[in-house]
Amino acid sequence: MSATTPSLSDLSAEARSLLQTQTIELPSWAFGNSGTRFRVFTTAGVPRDPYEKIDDVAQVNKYTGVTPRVSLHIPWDKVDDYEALRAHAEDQGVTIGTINSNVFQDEDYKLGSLTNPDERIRRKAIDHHLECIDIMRATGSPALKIWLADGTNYPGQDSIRARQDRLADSLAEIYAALDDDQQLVLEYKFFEPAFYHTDVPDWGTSLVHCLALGERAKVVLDTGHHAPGTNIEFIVAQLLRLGRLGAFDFNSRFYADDDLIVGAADPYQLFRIMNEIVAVGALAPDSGVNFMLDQCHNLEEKIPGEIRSATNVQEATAKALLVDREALAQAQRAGDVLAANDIFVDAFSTDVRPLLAELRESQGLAPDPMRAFLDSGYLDKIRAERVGGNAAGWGA
Ligand code: AOS
Ligand code: ZN
Ligand code: ZN
Repeated sequence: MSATTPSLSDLSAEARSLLQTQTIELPSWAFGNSGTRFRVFTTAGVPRDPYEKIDDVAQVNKYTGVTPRVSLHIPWDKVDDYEALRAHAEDQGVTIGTINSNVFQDEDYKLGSLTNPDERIRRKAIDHHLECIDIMRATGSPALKIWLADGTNYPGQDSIRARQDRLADSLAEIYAALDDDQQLVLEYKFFEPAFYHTDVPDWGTSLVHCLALGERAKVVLDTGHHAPGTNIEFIVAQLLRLGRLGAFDFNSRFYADDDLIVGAADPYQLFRIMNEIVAVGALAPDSGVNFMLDQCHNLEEKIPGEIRSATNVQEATAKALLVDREALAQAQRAGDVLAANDIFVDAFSTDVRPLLAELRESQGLAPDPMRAFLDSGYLDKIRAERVGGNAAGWGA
């Protein structure tokens, strides 16, 4: 067991550079008001429009240095001029990342969207995705993310098989509309809002559809979307092996899809996930895996909530980079179960906060981003300036 707290120089040059270039994409909806199914809470100073959400994303990036992209959600982030929104983001050192479609808040989609038995409604849902692709062109977004609330509540309500067929047809039309440099990422979720069956309930179903579509279709793994006890790092390893892990939606999962701060429920799980990433070199910016957050902050302040999330992911990553891969491989070859496990747990148990503080200072950032942000006075400023903000999101 290592007794010392490592410093930046204890990392290999490659590991240092991976930490220096790591990026995490923030969801615009994390900055708006949100709540539970029982109530949407209001927070003073929340953004009044997508421009102000981007201003807040830029704050997280200013202090952490690792969040230079924002995911948008349509129609929550609908604006008249997407090129102007893109320019506004770029002025602040932020780019537009993934465009998220929304086919779950319209009366028409009560019985499904891309799977709906009614051709008119299915057409409407496909057209919404075509509109999202136009928005991708205007904003320079590289990826369209699809999460569907589609499913049924009662056995017999609709044909499971026919819904899969309609889903495949709908996705094929959407995929065909993408440009060559755009990709589609399909998210799965085991239940909710549908309770009997969900049309994309698991990584296998998402993968089957992605394989049918083509190389630019990949799976999104939302860490909150699994049954208790699921070995998520196994899914990560498998999708990486197949080259089909498109993105993460990071968040926690205490009992179900809570959208709370990543690493809050189980930092060891987050470490195990990042270990699978690091082990196969999938952390590099050109690896094709987009590390996104999918979170809402109902009780805590939103910008600090996102800062904490970004640093939690950074900490898990730094620990994964500290795993002594050579010693681990040796112990595994020798069949030394406890030695292998020790090497693994030793990295997890290491305090990497000083190392990350050093990293930030080497990049001209404050060593403690949370403290620096709280001291900046930004929260007081937005509380005074932004009166009446509600920033469309879950509460809209
Ligand atoms: C819903 O449970 C999913 O996690 C989606 O990613 C959803 O689109 C997101 O939570 C906000 O839109
Ligand atoms: Zn998600
Ligand atoms: Zn979710």
